[in-house]
Amino acid sequence: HTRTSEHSYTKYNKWEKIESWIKQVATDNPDLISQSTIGTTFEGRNMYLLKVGKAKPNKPAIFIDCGFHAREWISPAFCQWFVREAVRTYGQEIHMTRLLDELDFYVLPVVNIDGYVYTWTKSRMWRKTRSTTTGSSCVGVDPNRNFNAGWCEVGASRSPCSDTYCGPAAESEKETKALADFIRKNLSSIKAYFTIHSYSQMMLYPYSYDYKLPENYEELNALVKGAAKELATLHGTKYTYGPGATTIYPAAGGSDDWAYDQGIKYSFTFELRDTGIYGFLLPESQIRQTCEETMLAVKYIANYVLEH
Ligand code: ING
Ligand code: ZN
Repeated sequence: HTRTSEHSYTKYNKWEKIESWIKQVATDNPDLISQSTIGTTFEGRNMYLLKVGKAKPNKPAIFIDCGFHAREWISPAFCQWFVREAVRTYGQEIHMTRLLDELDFYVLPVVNIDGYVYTWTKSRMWRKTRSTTTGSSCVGVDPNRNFNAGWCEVGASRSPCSDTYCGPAAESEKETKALADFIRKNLSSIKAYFTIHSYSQMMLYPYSYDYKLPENYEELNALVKGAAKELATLHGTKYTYGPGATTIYPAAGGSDDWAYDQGIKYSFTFELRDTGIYGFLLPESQIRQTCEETMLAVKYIANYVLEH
């Protein structure tokens, strides 16, 4: 048996632990959380989604996903932290209370579950999914090159052996297809999209597949500037920000660009700590500070979205 109170939010948790936590946190907080399954992975695991918010008709929503890339362990840790903070501070802290009264957060704790399991059992630095293709002995597709946004045009590879393999087609992966289907089905309510990666300490917005700028570029830039400033108030952590193509690198097929082109005008990729000292191997001793400061940025943007 696993109880929410015993779940460790300051350790990295293997998938089995995250899975039992998802069920428990939903069972323990029926007034704030409902659990669903949006699909299954290549290896047959359930892709769980948590809807976090006080029930009320016609609420706007914010979608947050974690664990696109298997080795970026701080990312699923953040989604767990976010849900815990939501239930812990609802009714206690005015800003979270208002957010959950007025909005629903859809939290997808791990997108690429098969890859995540593989990093725990076989190869810590694995990035991609674990799907197989006929005609190649190489495994996996980069889920963040697999969306239909300039698909495979830049910063992606057609070779199944590459770490940035875009796949045989957009949404070829069961995981990206399930995510895209859910967002398409809920487009009228979803006002903002966050996808949590690591590392680099960046807040990115569209576009990454092209050097063009989004129509609300100035608004997005001011918004992430404010969020980065807010984040830094806690521990002084410096984040850079800007359009993906010029801030990190040009890369097509990313979920934030795709979500933006679906009409979600507040769409972000967060690259959490650090800037490369530990990289993907961020020590557990930094989970708490990383998640706490990231909460400030997410709440800052959520509050803005609520008011606009
Ligand atoms: N970075 C992202 C990646 O998928 C990115 C950067 C963001 C690319 C948005 C495309 C679109 O390469 C990491 N660390 O995965
Ligand atoms: Zn990533």
